[in-house]
This record gives sequence, C-alpha cells and structure tokens, in this order.
Amino acid sequence: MVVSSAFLSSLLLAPCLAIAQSSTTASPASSTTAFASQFTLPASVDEGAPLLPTVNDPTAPDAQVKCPGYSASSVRTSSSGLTARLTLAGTACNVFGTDVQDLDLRVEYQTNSRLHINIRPSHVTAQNESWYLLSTEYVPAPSQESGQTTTSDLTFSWANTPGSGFGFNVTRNSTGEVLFSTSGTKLVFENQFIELVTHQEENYNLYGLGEVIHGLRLGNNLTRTIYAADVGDPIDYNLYGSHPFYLQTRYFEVGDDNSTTLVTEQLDPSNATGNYTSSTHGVYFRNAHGMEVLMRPTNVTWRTLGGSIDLYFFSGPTQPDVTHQYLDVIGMPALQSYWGFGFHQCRWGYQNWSVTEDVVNNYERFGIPLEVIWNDIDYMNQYRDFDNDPIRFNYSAGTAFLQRLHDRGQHYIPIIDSAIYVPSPDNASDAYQTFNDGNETGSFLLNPDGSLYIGAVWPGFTVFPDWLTTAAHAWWKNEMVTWHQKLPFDGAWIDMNEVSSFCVGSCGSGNLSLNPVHPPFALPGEPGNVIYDYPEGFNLTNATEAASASSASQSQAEATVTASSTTASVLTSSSSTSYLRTTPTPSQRNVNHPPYVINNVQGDLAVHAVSPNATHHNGILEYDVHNIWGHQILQATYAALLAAIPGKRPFIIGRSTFPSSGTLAGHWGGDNSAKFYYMYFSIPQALSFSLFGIPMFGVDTCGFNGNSDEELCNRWMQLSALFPFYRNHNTLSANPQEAYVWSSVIDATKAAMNVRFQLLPYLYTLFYNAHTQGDTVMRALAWEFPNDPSLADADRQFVLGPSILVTPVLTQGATTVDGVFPGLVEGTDVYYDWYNQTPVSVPSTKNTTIAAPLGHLPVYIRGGAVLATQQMAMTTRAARNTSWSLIVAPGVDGTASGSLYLDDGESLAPNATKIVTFAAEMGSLNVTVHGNYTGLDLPLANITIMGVPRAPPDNLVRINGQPVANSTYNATSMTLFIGGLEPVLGGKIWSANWSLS
Ligand code: MIG
Repeated sequence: MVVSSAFLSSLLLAPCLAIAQSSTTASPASSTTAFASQFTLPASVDEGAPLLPTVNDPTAPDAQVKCPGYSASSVRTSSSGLTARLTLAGTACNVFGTDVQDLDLRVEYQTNSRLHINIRPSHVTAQNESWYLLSTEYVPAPSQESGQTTTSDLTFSWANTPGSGFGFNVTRNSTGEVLFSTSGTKLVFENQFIELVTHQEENYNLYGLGEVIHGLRLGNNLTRTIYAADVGDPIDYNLYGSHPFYLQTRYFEVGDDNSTTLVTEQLDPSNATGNYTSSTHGVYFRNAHGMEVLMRPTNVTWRTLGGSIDLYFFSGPTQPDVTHQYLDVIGMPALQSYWGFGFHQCRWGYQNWSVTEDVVNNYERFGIPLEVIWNDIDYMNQYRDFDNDPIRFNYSAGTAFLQRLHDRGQHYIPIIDSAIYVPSPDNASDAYQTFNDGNETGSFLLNPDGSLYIGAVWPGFTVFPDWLTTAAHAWWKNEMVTWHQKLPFDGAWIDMNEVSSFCVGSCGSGNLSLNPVHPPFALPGEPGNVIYDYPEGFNLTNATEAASASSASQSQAEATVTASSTTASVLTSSSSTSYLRTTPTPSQRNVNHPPYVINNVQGDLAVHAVSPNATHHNGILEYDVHNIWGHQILQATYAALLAAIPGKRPFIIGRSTFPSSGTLAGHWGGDNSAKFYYMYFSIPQALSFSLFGIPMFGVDTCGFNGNSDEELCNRWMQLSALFPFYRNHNTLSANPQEAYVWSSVIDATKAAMNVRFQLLPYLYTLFYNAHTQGDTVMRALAWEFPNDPSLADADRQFVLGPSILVTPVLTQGATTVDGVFPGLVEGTDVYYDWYNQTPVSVPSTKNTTIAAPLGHLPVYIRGGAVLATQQMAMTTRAARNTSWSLIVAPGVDGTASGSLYLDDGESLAPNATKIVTFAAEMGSLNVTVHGNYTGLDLPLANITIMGVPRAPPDNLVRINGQPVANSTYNATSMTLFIGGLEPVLGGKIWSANWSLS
C-alpha cells in the first residue's frame, strides 16, 4: 500500500514525532476479523512530548515560596454561611499559569454534617483565561437544604496570617478536631494551576482518591494523580476512573481518666491492646480537571489544572455516616437486577456465535451455573459499534442464540466501545450509517478549527461523541435502540471511555482514505506483542506444561527479536532527551502542555487519550472536562438502555467512572494480570469503590493479561464469588481460563458458588440498603470494627455487608492463611464457620492461622446475624424458585437480627416489594413481614440455629405455639437444625408474621 503523502506530511509537521517505519500487515495472527491488507499506524503516532512530571522535577518552582497568597475582605457572615472577597496579596507569581487577582469565597452550612466551600474567580477577564466551572447538569452539586440554620457540627473559621495570607480551618464541633487546615499556607489560584496545602498529623489514615492500584490505606508517601487513563492496571498511577474523594480516620487511645491521645503509628494486631476510639470524616473536591494529591508525612496538598475549589466536608463521625453523607451529594448506587449477581463469563477471542455458545454449553455440561455470556470486540463488523460481523456474528443466528439463552434464564452482554469509526471517503462500500447519523447531528468532538477531531482506536481512525451536546445523547440512544431491535442484548459493557485514542491529536485528519488503519501496536497474539508468562509457581504446580510453555515462548521470542530490539533502541535514545518545559503566557492557557506537569502514567496528556484541545460544540475544551467523559457515556447508555428495554433496570459495567457513576453503572477493575498480587489488589480496589458509591464491582477473575493457571484460577474463582460483580474475563490469545478448563477449578468454583447462591438474597438486600440509604456492600474490617487501630490497613480480608467475613488465600502455594477475627479475642464478637457451622474457638493471638487447602475459601458468619438463604441453581431465575432456609447466628449477647428485601428483581420501579425483618434472642425468633410482593412466598425448608449450648427438651421447639416434629441437635457444632416446617408454616413463608420459640 502506498502511504499517502498527506499522512506523511502530518507526521513531519508534528515536531516531536519521529517517523517510525510504517508497514502494511496481513490479517493479524489470531484476530478474529479478516482484514484485507491494511495500513498500520506507526508507533510514533502515540508518542507525546518528553515531559518531566513537576513532582519529580528538582528545578520546578515552589508555589509556596514564590506566590503571595490571598487576603480576605468584605466578609459577610450569615446564619447559613459566609461570603468574602479574596484578593491577591502581592505581586503575581505566575508559577504554573496566570494568577487570578480576585476570587469569591462562599461557605455554606448545607446540612448538620455537610459544609461546602467554593472559591472561584470573581470575574472572567478574557476568553482564554477562563476556567471551567463543572456544571451541575453533568455532576450534581446540591446546595443548602432549606431551613438549615447554624446547628452544623462543622465550623469554618479563617484568618489573614502575616506572610501567608488567607487560610481556613474546618473543625468538627462535637469532637473539637480540626479536620482540614490550610492555616499558614498560601492559597495559589492561577488559570492552569490551583494549590491548596493542608496540615496532617503523622501517619494519617487516608482512603479513597481513586482510581489507583494500591493498598487500601494510602500512606504518606504517594502522589495520587487523577486523570482518566487507558492503561493496564499499573501500581500507584492514575487509572481509568477519577474519584477526588477521601475518607480519613483518626484513632485515639483512651486513658484510664478517659483522656484521649491520637494514635500516630500503625499498630499491628499484637500491640493494639489498649482501649481505643476513632472518628472519621470525608472530603470531596468536586473538580474534573487533571489533578494531583500529594500525600507527604505532615501535609496533603491538592493541585488541579483548573476549575474552582469546590470542597465538600462530611463530618461523619463514622465511616458509614461519611459514606451516607457523601452519597447524599453524588447519588445513591443503582439497584441492580437480580440476574446481575449471577456468574458472568467473558473473554476477548470468542470468534463467532458457535464458539460463544459452546462456552455456554460447556458450563452446563460441567454443571457450573452460568448467568451471563459476554462478547468482546470480536463480534463487531471491523470493530464498528452497533454493527455485528455479518458472517461470524450475524443477527439471525444471534437472535436465535439469545432466544435459547433467555429461555433458560440466561443473559447476553456485548461490549460497546467509545469511539466511532469514520468511513473512508474514497470507498463507497466502507459506508457506516452510525457515523453519518452522528456527524449530521453534530454529535462528535471537534478540533479548535471546527473540523472533526479524528483519533484512532480499534476500527481505525475514529471520532468521539461530544456528550456536552444533547444531539450526541439522542443519537446514541437511537443507535442503541436500533441495534437492540436487531439483537436483543440485556445490558452494556462500556470500554475505552477515558476516552482512549491510540494517537496524539487528530491524527486522522487528512488521512481518512487510509482507513481502516491498524492500531500503532500489535494486538495480543500478533507478532511483536508481549510473550505471555505464567503466574508465580506455575513451574512448581504444572511442571509438564511449564516445560512445553517455556520452549514455546523461546521460539516466540526468536520470532519477535526484531520488535524488541526496536524498543530497546527507542529507550536508549530517549535517555538523552531533554524535557519539554512550558512557561505561562500571560492570560493564555497551554492546554496541551500545561506548565504544571502532572505525573500522568502516559506522560503527555494527549498520549493514548483524546487530546486536551479537542473542542466541544459549546466551546468547552476537553482539557476542562476530560475526567467526566467516561461518566457521561454511562449517562447516555443508561438512558439508551431504558429506551431499548423499557421499565427494566439498565445493566451497565463501565471502565471510566466519576462521582455519581454508581447511580448508573457498576465497574470492573480493568486490565489486571494473571498474577497472585493482582488477586490481592482486587480487595482494596473493591473497598475503594465501596467508598466511591460504586458497589457493583469485580475484577477480571483468573486474570486478564497473561496466562492463568489452575492454582491461581482456583483461588480466584473462589474469591470473586464473594464480590458483588462476578466475572471471569481473559485477553485475546491467552490460554483459556473458563471455570471448566481444570477439574479442580470446577469443584472449587461450585463450592464457592454454593456459598454465593445461598447468600444471593442477602447480597440483594445489601444492594437495596445501598440504594436506599447509601450503605456499603463490601466492607473493610476497619469500618465494621472502628475501635481497633490495628485494622487501619487491613485489606487482605473483607466483610460482605456486616455479617460475612472472607479470609482468602492470596499467595501461591499456600495451604493456610493468616487472618483476624476482629473482636473474638476481646470477647465482643463471635464467628461461625460457614461450612461446618461451628463457633470459631478463641485463639491465643489476634492473628490466627486458618487451614485453607486449595479449593477451600474461608468464610465465616459474624454472630448477630439472621440470614435468609436460597439454594444454588444453574441460574438466578431457578435459584429464586428454591425453598428458603434461615440461619440464626447469635452474637455474644445471644441476639441476632437481619432483614430481607424482595421484589421482582428487575423493574426500575417495582409495583410491589416486601421487607421481612428478623429478630432473635435466646429462645425466640420473630419474623415480621411488610409489603405485598408475593413472588418469593415459597416454603421454608429449615432453620439452623448456631451456637446453641445444649439440646432443647423434647417438644419445646414451637412455631406460632405449635410443636415442630423435626429438630436435631448437633453437640459437636452446637447447632440446632429444625426441619419439617411446611406442615406448620404452609408453603408461603413470607405471607404473614410468625415466630419460633
Ligand atoms: O485495550 O476490547 O479493558 O477488558 O477485553 C484493549 C478488548 C481493549 C480493554 C478492556 C478489556 C477488553 C479489551 N479492551
């Protein structure tokens, strides 16, 4: 193929791009789309300017030294808050932008527990000095609750301090703690840089600030860059989602005289033996710009590339309080459909309908429940959205397949990519109506000159929806509804919505006749891509396979030697590169290369993403709204699914998220690898998303990149079974890892699914509580046991709701796992082994070694719970038809309680619901029914009461006063098992109140 001169010249014009060799490739080795000979973009199209992140740049100016700060005047105080003018207190420093002379401060006591502070420029002096104030149309920003007076538990105070100027404190009145303090530091407010420095005590406990792959507790030596990025789960870097929210917990040791001392070290379980309390608060910085939070030993510094200071403070004083208060602002999590809690199987590389259906059939053949089968981009016609490949995934065969799935109570989810193919203007047969429809309605992002912004993703050169237009939302809805008429899918998997583009800038402009172009890198399995290795210990546990794998990778390595030597020379030559540093131009913004360089994982802001200068139809630059692109496609998709499937809760799993995304969608952890440490990271990532209001979370079980193996997949299929979103997903050309691939994994999966299915009514009730009250679903130990400072960084265990403790094996080769049973040694809590129902005996130390041979997931019921369970079945629809059981697990005081939410499991606004509450104390259980949903009024098969010290005398087990014939006591496990309930209770267990004594 001849390379167009327009394309070459566009490369030559780009100053920092070296021209790598261009090549044509035949159809990719294991790709499922057969292309004709195709132009491959050179790797250089995705290279940005060489940048040194400011946090790593020893020559960078220190704004705290150079800048004058502000001074407050015209302060007006009212019962509901305060307003003031902030004026630059000296000569402008212009360190990373142009200083703004006058700012407006507005403080609002919004509720008793919520304080809002906004600082923004007083007036816009020039168009190109503007700062984008995030519209409430896109991201909610509630104002004061009417009638709010000064009963707030938070107090805002301020002072003009000589030398530093205006600073403020936020104090919690009930505890007297200063929660947030900028006193004595300078406020810096420039058109491309805002800095707010806050004081912190030593060893502070901060959580959140996502999305990041990191331990749950963030520590005090971390720069949290927030800038939505398409990148495969690097540790400690910015990732897909943007969540500028943190939760902070302080622990206090209580002295004999009731005095309290702040705990400033991380305690381990053995030395946390005193008497402690804690308090927790939250801070949300509502800003969609590229951002950085510098966590340092005694301060936390916020920096953003624009916008306003829009801070919400939540007084807590407990984690559940803070989460409720935060979710009051950003919105409660969507209630998921019941079927969404079934098991999902996905992979990149199911080449056609019959391969896909084989997977479904294999699950059935091996007796493993499967709820949802997914297709990745393989199904698309040359990677075009809303367009199935006419041969491999044609609509009529697909519709018949989906009918078979739906008949069996199963579901189907396709991936939908964020970018839209632009057909070649030279080739009439390349026409693509989806593009035309969007283009005609002005639904796509533009260049500053008003032409289409054209990047590159899987299909070739692409455009990107402009979600700030109503046209784009209408167009997207129409596309989805039309496509749904051809193929009745059940939900949507939204990928690449950071929004990702494989080249810097509008690389397709002038080059469209080359379309469809191949991405500027090799796909998995194509020559030149990475060679997959295996998880840790594979050579020990799979010796024979390991030997053949190593010889295979040897020959693969020889085949790719050219590619890797190219990479090496690129690295060598870049070591001599000098960095691009830009300096502020008065009153102008450099959006592509801001003077302040955030530590973006991709370097240049335009690498592997739509460039900051891409322009919305209303004139707003992508620079100002980059982090909400991912959220807005979820909004559009939610509306579209509701139109396509009226009245049903939209099922959406999205990659890039922002505060409020949980009201629309769930999230998966992105491109992890088949490594034990990524299995560990799934826990802190999930717990962080609990704080972000996105409880529908799970990761690519068994690992995305790389080859999984039997041991890892065995452990991981078990662990993920206790996560809300349970999906196995794999990359293109990696070895298969469906649960039926290894016999031990089949057994382990069924064992863990058995637990999951029994707990589905409980999990669903937890989601109902999340949706209605803002409760979390997956919980950190620290949140459930707030007075134990040794749990501050506990993230190798978790609690599902309040009552299910999960202590997984996370390391290769282990047959035991160390974990804690919080409160057990102290005598405040008891636990029961899920499998044998026996109370856990009190260990001598808090950290306990638990037997966990391969195939066993340690799960415990925390005393104090009444759980209503159903049974495992091949689908959740079938499970909903099984009879009920009750588990009563008393706490140390002998009482237990619980609740159960019931509805049809799918209606957005169910016309009938039911809530059943359970209250047990020594010798009795009362069941109270509210509401009129009758769909799950099925028989009660049995009741298991745990921790019963001795057998009750004959005939003394009664229901509604009538003796129950069938009860057995097991002295070893101390359980009382009561069966034969149907004659007494009838076949409709939730139709009326009843009691057991
Ligand atoms: O960069 O659609 O995170 O789950 O399999 C690859 C192919 C694009 C990234 C997603 C991954 C998905 C893959 N996609």
